[in-house]
Amino acid sequence: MQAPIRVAVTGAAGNIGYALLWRIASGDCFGADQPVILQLLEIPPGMQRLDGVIMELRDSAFSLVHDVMGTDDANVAFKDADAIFLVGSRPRSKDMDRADLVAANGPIFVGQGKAIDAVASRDVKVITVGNPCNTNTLIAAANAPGIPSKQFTAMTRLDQNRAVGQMALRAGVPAAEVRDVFIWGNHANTMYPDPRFGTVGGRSAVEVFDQDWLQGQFLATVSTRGKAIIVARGASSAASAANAAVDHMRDWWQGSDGRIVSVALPSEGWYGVPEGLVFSFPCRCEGGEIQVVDDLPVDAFAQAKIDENVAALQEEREAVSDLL
Ligand code: NAX
Repeated sequence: MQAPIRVAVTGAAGNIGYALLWRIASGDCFGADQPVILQLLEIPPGMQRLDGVIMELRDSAFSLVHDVMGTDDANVAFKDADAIFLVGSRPRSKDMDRADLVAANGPIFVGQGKAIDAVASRDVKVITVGNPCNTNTLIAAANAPGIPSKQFTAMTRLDQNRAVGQMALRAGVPAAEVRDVFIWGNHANTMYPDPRFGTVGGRSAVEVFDQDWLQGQFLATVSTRGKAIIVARGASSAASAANAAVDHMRDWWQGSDGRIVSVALPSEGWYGVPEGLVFSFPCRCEGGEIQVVDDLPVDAFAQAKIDENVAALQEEREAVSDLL
């Protein structure tokens, strides 16, 4: 057994938290021989629910969980954290548009970025799930100047998994047969699931599927899946979101085994995306590092999608410029 690592989760009493904590505790994320200390953050109205979650975690008697604590103070939750899941934020209500959501949640990530800067491990790996996750990551990273910005990432893995799921369903193969499909851009309905380098059972995805489906129904299904889940379930994606967060952090921590995976991270100018924008790119993970695959050819369709996402994210960045 290794020494325990400290894992912080915000919004820990929420829907995603409820699914995520059990996956982390069972070793799915950091490995079956990696003990964890769980440091859970909620806001005061969520503290009673968090007490219940902690009771249930204790009742699960996980051998890998060496300790679990709950707090409403980010400086306590992030203390010496090696990995942080920023899940907590205000969900979008019916009357809110994206700009309202950016305005409502941006300030949370100012405070949490500052707390990470003040108390987390200098090697901390941060994933933002709370929406708008790309721009929230931008805000958190800007408020943590003592931590390299490449250690701040946003989750587009759920979008990738949705794309993989749709391809597997259409081809009639297990999801494990589909690989190297990834997401460009923003976790919003502008995002682009790029099939061009994907394979299905070893065959190129663009040969397996026709172009009309890939650029039509496939794209529409993946990019509007969040809404479809809400309509069907009466609640937003929770278990699949938690699963994607585990996939994202597991690959970052343990490696993606040569697979291309989607990670949104601050651009260093790759593919012409303006520096600093938190943008989903094709990546590989190895040795605890994320490497952007920066040499894939881009066709006219993909370029138009990249441009659309750059424009949307620049607009969001503009809207929160006072928080950066
Ligand atoms: P819930 O409303 O069930 O839970 C959120 C929890 O966060 C609540 O318990 C709340 O008290 C807490 N919270 C709010 N502000 C906080 C703060 N400042 N510090 C700590 N905790 C705080 O939402 P849930 O379904 O768990 O979703 C959480 C977030 O994930 C939402 O922003 C949602 O939009 C986002 N999602 C992101 C996805 C992605 O692919 N990136 C997909 C799923 C999900 O929609």
